[in-house]
Amino acid sequence: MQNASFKPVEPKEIKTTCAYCGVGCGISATINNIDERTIMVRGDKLHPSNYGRLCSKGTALADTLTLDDRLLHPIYKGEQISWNKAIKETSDHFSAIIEQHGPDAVAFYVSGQLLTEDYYVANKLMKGFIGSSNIDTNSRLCMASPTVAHKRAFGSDTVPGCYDDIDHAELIILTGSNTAWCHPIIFQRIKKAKENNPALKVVVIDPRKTDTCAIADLHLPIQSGTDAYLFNGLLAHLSKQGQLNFEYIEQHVEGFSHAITSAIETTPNITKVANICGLAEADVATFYQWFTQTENIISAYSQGINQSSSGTDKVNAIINLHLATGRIGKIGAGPFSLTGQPNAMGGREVGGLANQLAAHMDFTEDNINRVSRFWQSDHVSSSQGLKAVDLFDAIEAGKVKAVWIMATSPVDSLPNANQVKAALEKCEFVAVSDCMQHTDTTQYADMLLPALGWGEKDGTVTNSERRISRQRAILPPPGEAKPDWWIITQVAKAMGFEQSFPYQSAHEIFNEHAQLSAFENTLDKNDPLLKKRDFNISSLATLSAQQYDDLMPIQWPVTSVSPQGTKRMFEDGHYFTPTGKAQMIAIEPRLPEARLSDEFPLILNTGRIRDQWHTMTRTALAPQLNNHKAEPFIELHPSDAQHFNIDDGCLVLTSSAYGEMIARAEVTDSQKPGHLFIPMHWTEQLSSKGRVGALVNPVTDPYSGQPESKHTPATIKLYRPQWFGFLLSRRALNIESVQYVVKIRGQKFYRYELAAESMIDDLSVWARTLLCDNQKAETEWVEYSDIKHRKYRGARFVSDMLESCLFISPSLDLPTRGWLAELFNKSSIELDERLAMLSGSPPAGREDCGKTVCACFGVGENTLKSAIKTQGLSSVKAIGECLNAGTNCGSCIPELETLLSHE
Ligand SMILES: Nc1nc2c(c(=O)[nH]1)N[C@H]1C(S)=C(S)[C@@H](COP(=O)(O)OP(=O)(O)OC[C@H]3O[C@@H](n4cnc5c(=O)[nH]c(N)nc54)[C@H](O)[C@@H]3O)O[C@H]1N2
Ligand SMILES: Nc1nc2c(c(=O)[nH]1)N[C@H]1C(S)=C(S)[C@@H](COP(=O)(O)OP(=O)(O)OC[C@H]3O[C@@H](n4cnc5c(=O)[nH]c(N)nc54)[C@H](O)[C@@H]3O)O[C@H]1N2
Ligand code: SF4
Ligand SMILES: [Mo]
Repeated sequence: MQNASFKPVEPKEIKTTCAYCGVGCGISATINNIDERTIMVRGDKLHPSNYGRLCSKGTALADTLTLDDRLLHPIYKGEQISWNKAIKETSDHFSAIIEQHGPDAVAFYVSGQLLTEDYYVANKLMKGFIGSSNIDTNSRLCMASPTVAHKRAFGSDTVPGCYDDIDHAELIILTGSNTAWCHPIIFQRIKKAKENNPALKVVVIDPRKTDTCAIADLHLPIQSGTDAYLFNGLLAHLSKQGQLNFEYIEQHVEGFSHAITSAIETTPNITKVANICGLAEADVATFYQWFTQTENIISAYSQGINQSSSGTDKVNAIINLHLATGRIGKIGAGPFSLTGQPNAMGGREVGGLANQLAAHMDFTEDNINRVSRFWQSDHVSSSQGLKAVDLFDAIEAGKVKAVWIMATSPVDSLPNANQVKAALEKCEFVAVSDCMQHTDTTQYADMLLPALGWGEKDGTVTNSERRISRQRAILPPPGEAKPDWWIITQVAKAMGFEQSFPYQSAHEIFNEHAQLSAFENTLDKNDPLLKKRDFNISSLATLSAQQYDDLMPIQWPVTSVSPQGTKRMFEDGHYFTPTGKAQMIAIEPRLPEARLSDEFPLILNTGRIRDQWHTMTRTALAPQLNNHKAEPFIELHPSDAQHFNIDDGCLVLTSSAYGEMIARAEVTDSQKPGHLFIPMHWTEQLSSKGRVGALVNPVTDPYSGQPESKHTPATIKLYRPQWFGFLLSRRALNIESVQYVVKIRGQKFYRYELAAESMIDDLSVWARTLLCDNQKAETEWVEYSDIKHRKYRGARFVSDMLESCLFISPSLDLPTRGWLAELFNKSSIELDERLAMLSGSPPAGREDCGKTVCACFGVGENTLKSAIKTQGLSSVKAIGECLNAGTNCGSCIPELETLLSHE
């Protein structure tokens, strides 16, 4: 069939939504050249999530649309096949296994990066027609704890507030959220709110001093995993101070006395809290005082809370505070779960988690009956399925024999990721739908199904504030890639469910999804206070194709009561529980499950960096995003560095009970002693030893099943290779027998960072074999080789231009990379530059620009430091005027401020 998602476009401005985080920024895209897939991307000034702003990742979207390594055709066991065959093989494998072993012997593992329409059909196929609930999603690693906590407190998985609340808050608490890097446009909005209202205070609670602390009036460097003590302590404190809102509690809250008793028993005073949380008593007291004194408080939180063996309780400990003080459902106040992926919310709306059924319904008899009637199926699954970590255990145990992975890379992102490899290796049939051909997960696929990616696909996503926005196609589908919903629908049809999957477009699926949200979900006139289901978009259930195409961003619920959408929930104080009252939950704080030992005495924390997205399949394609943090790194405190004999810039071998990896040391006092931090991003595609998921312990929260990715007992030691090196080359290379290799895409070159455990006999021969492609006759070399001292510097030129260069040394004493990278822009390399390459230091007067700080204008750290000094720059504004840095997306402003404060 025709690819339904693409319509040729004229005029050329297309409104869509960013591919990345849950802020859900609106984008206005213009096509430059459709054949070359070049577009221009700007923030959509009218989109209420960003009002025209984009962060460094959103700004660079246009540079990620290359077809390099795209998966463009279905591939079965290494052979390109037709779609017909791919659909038939996939459905045959699933059907045969279901027939022989029952529906629970198969599974889907999907993602918050699917569009709502894709997600809806995947969920419908598994839960409604295959008849199993073995569909889980990477949201299990991300939003599972808030989902359960919301349900416990509100009776529904509802995020109460909205971004506008930021403008009215007087205290914003950011807990376990590196907002500056992970939700940059929310960060900028908070910063702006602070400028408009200097009385607004910001508290950041994070063991690390992150860039988010640039706007903090108070940073609480909390001991990993102890947040529930801090929040329970605050509840006890408020109670003792007589600062609870008994009127609100009386009318709208249940479970109060249990929750208070538990808080007082477990955290009776500030001294105890400060001790357990590793904080100064005075700081805890200040935080408690600010909370007590301020009316409009937002408690925003993300993975530092969710990714925990007690994540659900931590979220409820936060919600308890808002319920007990009535600071919820009001302008400028409420708990706020910041969602991660672009469609983390949409996945929850369709019921894509194994413990949900559909449309915010769980597995009660009533709901199963209702959904069965709506889907007209007598096969609807009647109980929860396997949650992600358990699902991969079941695959390894041979209980689940076929799995279809869509838009996620579990070989990287699940904890104990080496076990995931083992599981996939054993699995009888693995299908993977992805846009890329080579990922750590596609390697284990029997069947590869090519999916459309951002800029090609078409549908809806929902952001952190319940706002549904359209993603629209800008470019035509490349190769034979298809929308995910289409692929799933074809397989469903081939499995014999054609009548129930008749969709020709995303629009038809959206309407059905909206109808299910509204199905038997009207308020009871006799009991108007008794609410039914929070997720209701009945007003969008009959959109015409044109209306769907034109759909403007809108916050659910969207019903006859609120046809323009709903900014804030619970304004009337009525909740979706049977009694209509919210529930406070008695919390007994627990420490992280895995304990430190002599063998593993350090806490390994993992998370994100500013310019990369997850497994880097897209962001690493944009050269400007690769130089802020170019290599896998490990942050550690100077005292730990000293104890383990590690210097800044060394390579460090980190290991846990599950696996090991190598990363570059960043010694910094922004890290707490005893705590390590490693980014989650590097895969085996880009680094030989940088996959941190292999180390993460598979401990999970008992209620939500969310893994504790922020706390793994680990140890470190200096990695001592025989030599270190790096090379820059215009073409990509295949580097063998070097143990540590990191590949970094630059503007006109690839950079490889290297370290190897054995010495090479003849470096010159090795260099020539590695770098020569035999195609180019006009090759010139300059070389310096000091065999005794194991040093090598070599450069290769083709027609006077630099083609590649390689530097090797027994120590870390290697040339800086920036000035060499710049030589790739030159049409001829001068003698002084050739000599400089041989001597290993830049020609006089040309300093290295250093690592990128401003990604938009490519301004490096050294350039900034020197300009600050020599030109006396004293403000971010002055830097902007002089170097442009910080004047576009603003993501680097916290770093500019740090540089200013150090100079
Ligand atoms: N640049 C970028 N942005 C992203 C993403 C990305 O890949 N790159 N991914 C998106 C996704 S899917 C998600 S889920 C979000 C995640 O957004 P965040 O949750 O903000 O990101 P993380 O870096 O995972 O973790 C946040 C912070 O939690 C802290 N933390 C660790 N342990 C504790 C603890 O015990 N208590 C407290 N209070 N804090 C702790 C960490 O030190 C870290 O700074 O980001 C989204 N945005
Ligand atoms: N150690 C550690 N591990 C973590 C975390 C952590 O903080 N620390 N965070 C966890 C969290 S919060 C998250 S959200 C996960 C994220 O982890 P993953 O979901 O594994 O990471 P992504 O790189 O986003 O994977 C998306 C894949 O889908 C492909 N893709 C992109 N768009 C499409 C599409 O439209 N269709 C299809 N079929 N494929 C597409 C991409 O090429 C890529 O291969 O990681 C989790 N794992
Ligand atoms: S904050 Fe950045 S990554 Fe997130 S949606 Fe906006 S532009 Fe995209
Ligand atoms: Mo996430």
